[in-house]
Amino acid sequence: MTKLAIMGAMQEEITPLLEYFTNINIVEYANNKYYEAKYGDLDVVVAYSKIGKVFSTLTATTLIEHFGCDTLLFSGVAGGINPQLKIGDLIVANKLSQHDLDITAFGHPFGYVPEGSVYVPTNEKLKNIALEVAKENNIKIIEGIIATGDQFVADEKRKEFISSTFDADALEMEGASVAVVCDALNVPCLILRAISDTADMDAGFNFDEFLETSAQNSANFLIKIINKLIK
Ligand code: OS5
Repeated sequence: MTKLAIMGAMQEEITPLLEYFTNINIVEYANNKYYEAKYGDLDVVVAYSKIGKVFSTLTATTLIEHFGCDTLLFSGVAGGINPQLKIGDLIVANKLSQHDLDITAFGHPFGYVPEGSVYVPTNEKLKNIALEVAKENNIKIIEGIIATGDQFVADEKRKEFISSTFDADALEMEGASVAVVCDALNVPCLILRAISDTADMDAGFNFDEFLETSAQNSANFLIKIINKLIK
């Protein structure tokens, strides 16, 4: 690893991370801010993409192709589906899918387009490091499937559809697009999220209440992963 990309979708998801870095230099590029910084000897570039699959695709691609990052870690919050996931808990994705991708009219399954696949994997080594870090620090984490779509889910029926169609443990709005970029460009990628709500009728209210603390949980854990990566 020569240069590490660290991404969130919202400012609130990267603010707690920026506290850990030094020598911050802000570069404006493609309508976004990129924070070039140091973590000890390691070069990092931190950015929040703005919400959704399109902006997160742009940012992940820019971090890799423009800034030359060769590993990408995403930190942020998610809506929980798996009932074991309580607000504040961590999930690391083993694979992700796009729950709003629908050409079923042509006989294809939800989330599938020709020459693509329903699920995109993340990097197994990075995921295993996350699981090891959790074990060593006695922190609860679940490894599972994350479903991504351009929709803030605050509805039991939609949540149930996503759960049963993709066997998803959590949902959010950026992970699968970031994973698609990293998979295509051969860049190891980790998607880490802490639960801010459970994608039900209270989701908007819970999200507002827990965004900051859950984003902080995810950021603190991500730093532990980085410490292990550079050891
Ligand atoms: O990035 C979006 C996806 N994130 C994960 C997530 C999620 N995704 C889908 N469904 C759920 N139930 C989820 N729970 C967690 C979180 C984020 C959700 S969209 C939040 C939009 C909040 C907002 N809108 N306007 N502002 C905040 C104020 C504002 C104004 C100016 C500039 C910036 C913010």
